[in-house]
Amino acid sequence: MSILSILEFPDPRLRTRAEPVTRFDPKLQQFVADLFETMYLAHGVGLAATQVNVHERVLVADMSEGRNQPLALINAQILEKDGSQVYQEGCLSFPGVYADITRALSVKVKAQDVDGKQIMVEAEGPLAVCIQHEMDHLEGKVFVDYLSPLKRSLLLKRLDKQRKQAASA
Ligand code: GNR
Ligand code: NI
Repeated sequence: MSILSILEFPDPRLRTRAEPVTRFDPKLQQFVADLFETMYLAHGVGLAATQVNVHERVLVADMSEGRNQPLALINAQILEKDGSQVYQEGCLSFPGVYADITRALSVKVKAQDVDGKQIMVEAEGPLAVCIQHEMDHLEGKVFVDYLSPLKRSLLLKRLDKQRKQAASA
């Protein structure tokens, strides 16, 4: 297993659109294991391949308290969305900053597991937020794209400040 390095905003590679996975081979299994290891080490609840500079449609998530309910979705597609919710989101590519984002309350997702088997996932609440956030990364989209220009510029200033503090600590 290996820890992968996470791209940080404004790295232009975060804007890449991921391609579908076509091979469900040991290399993919290894990559998914590395994504989980990287996500858990960073204390994240989700991670998209895009964030580690791999532009294939792979995402992992674990919203459980015990950090023991890993979910890996390959080639995920949202079939249905319902309702709306506001949730305070963070992102490992924007360390230390958070913003309230409005998204669908529930999603029905068709995907494949790491062996290529078709799966359906119905998620609501925080897990639905996480899946939508990760699927955005695979499209080259990040959570701050939903903010008004004013809110975005305030958040990016806070990000800058966080980085300066982290650098001098
Ligand atoms: O660790 C993460 N926490 C989080 C909190 C609220 C909403 C979404 C997330 S996902 C984020 C990890 C990450 O950046 N995934 O892309
Ligand atoms: Ni993110």
